Amino acid sequence: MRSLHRQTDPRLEANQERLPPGQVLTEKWPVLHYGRVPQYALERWRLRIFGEVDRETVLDFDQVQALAAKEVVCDIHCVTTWSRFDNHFVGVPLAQIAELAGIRATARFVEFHCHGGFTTSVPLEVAEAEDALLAYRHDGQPLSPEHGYPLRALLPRKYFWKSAKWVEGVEFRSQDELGFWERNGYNNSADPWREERYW
Ligand SMILES: Nc1nc2c(c(=O)[nH]1)N[C@H]1C(S)=C(S)[C@@H](COP(=O)(O)O)O[C@H]1N2
Ligand SMILES: [Mo]
Repeated sequence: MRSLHRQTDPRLEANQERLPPGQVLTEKWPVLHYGRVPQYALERWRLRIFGEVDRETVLDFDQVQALAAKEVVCDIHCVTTWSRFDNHFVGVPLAQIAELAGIRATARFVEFHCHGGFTTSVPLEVAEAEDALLAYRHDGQPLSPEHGYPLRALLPRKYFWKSAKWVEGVEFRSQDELGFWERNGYNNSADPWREERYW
């Protein structure tokens, strides 16, 4: 199938394998979500870290930005078949968030809670991978409102719907909970390299 999608971008000519099966490369960054874009007053925005932790923690945006930041350069893959290469994200590693709140040994999943009730989840090892962030910058700019301002998840090993926008809560859980898209037919594993799009 990959040959159907063969494109002329030099980054692909050098390495066709860089594009997961069934994906097409895009230059622009499309906007996709359910519901309205929230208009946050930043001084009232909070991040709550809770669940299987010893210290439930609430951070304001200044406190999030004061944590040691990391840059991740990655490709992102949307289930609707677009991929975008070489995204520069800056944010806080989720592993650091887990440590900050005193994650318990019983935690095995991370559920993201977003403005308006959107949720999604991943196994802990995906959230604690070296490329997983709570991100607040993209390609040298603060996140735009459409892309998740002030804070979004970045989980580049999974289809992009797992990268929750407008995150307000990070819950560590002993058991998984299906999220918004996952309850509506999306594959909970969501590995783009195995084309785990829908169930
Ligand atoms: N809060 C929230 N986050 C969300 C969504 C949503 O509906 N609400 N949609 C997901 C989906 S389906 C995709 S493809 C990506 C799109 O991110 P982008 O608009 O920044 O490209 O956001 C994900 N994060
Ligand atoms: Mo999506």
